[in-house]
Amino acid sequence: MSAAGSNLRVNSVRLWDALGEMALIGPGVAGGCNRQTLTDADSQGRHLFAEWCKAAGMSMGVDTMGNMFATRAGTDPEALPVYMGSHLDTQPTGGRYDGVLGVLGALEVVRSLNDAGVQTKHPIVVTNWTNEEGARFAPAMLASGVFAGLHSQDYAYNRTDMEGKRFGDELARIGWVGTEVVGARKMQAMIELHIEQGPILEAEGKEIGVVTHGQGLWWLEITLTGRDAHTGSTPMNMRVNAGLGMARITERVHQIAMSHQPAAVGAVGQVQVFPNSRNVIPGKVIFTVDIRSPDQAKLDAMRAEVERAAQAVAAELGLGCAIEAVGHFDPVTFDAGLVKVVRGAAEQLGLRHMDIISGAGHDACWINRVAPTVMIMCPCVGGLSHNEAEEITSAWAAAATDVMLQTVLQVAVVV
Ligand code: HGY
Ligand code: MN
Ligand code: MN
Repeated sequence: MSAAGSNLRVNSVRLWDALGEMALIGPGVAGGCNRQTLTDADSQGRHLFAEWCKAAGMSMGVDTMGNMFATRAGTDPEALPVYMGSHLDTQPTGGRYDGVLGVLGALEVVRSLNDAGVQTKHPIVVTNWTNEEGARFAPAMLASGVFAGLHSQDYAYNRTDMEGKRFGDELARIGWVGTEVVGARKMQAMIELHIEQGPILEAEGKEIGVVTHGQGLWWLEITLTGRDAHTGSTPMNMRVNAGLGMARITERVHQIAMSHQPAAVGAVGQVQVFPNSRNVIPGKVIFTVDIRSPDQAKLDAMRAEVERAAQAVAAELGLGCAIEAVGHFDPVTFDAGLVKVVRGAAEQLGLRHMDIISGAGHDACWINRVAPTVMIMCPCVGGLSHNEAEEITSAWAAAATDVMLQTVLQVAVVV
């Protein structure tokens, strides 16, 4: 084998089969997945992942947030491990690859190293971060956020889903409260492989995204309070319509994002209307605004403009208005040294690549606070994600995993 295993490649069929098998757990209704965090399906997926890791000769550690760490020993047990990983939880109408490619691609790297009998100085750890999506329990990247010290574990344990169930109770219910102290682990590096979840790589004809930055995000939960009333007999000038307020603010969010183009996005994704009855004017609406930009000034300006717009609409309509920030991270700059290694690996493999800013948030965005971190992306068909029709090709998955393999061989040091 030439120096540092440079001609080593992953087994693309085994990787694709693993992705297909995991997708059968918590299936959606249209070919994708609904394996939401801390559900029985999440637990089932965790057990399958743990089984595969054991079969690959790895030892498993779990922390008190349910983060899973499967270790492949290195020749120097004192050397800080090189981590790879992402998340196995999905959106309610999620795809098969968001997060999952990063976890199972990392497992495939280990399986390929095992096949080739390659030893590394640093241990290698494959990670499954709990509740990356934030769909059931806001905010997103909750467990990696606790690991990186952004949230306390108490805060995380007390987050509730739409049915009022607590994160801590649900984690205990599925039997995945580990014993490790969250954040105690120290890392040589963290590498996250992820599908792009946007259209750029495919449109540019690239196979690899070398992720230099991640855009920042605010999730603002807005509660508007009006008055339930009859949709038929209540005169228009006597209505205190929280649903109308939400509609106007939703439009303003879109206008604000458009006014900050390029590199700014905004939408309302989650809405709870009360009492949600066909012939009752909504007396209360709770909805979440998701605004993002790689530019700190734009991100902060959009937040201020959204809050001002919400208050103005509420005043116009005589509504009560409460705004709570339920998710946030500043724009992220990944480790320049690791970015160079990833770019070099793509070049060495002869893969078409480009630097890219991640539009989506990822666990890597938080881990970047506590360890040198980088991301590798592959295209997805039509840029579609957070949709059951999310698609990638086996070739894209294998190529990006090969880049991760070569990156790990360099950072973990082949012996
Ligand atoms: O919201 C995000 O960007 C990620 O998919 N959780
Ligand atoms: Mn993801
Ligand atoms: Mn996602």
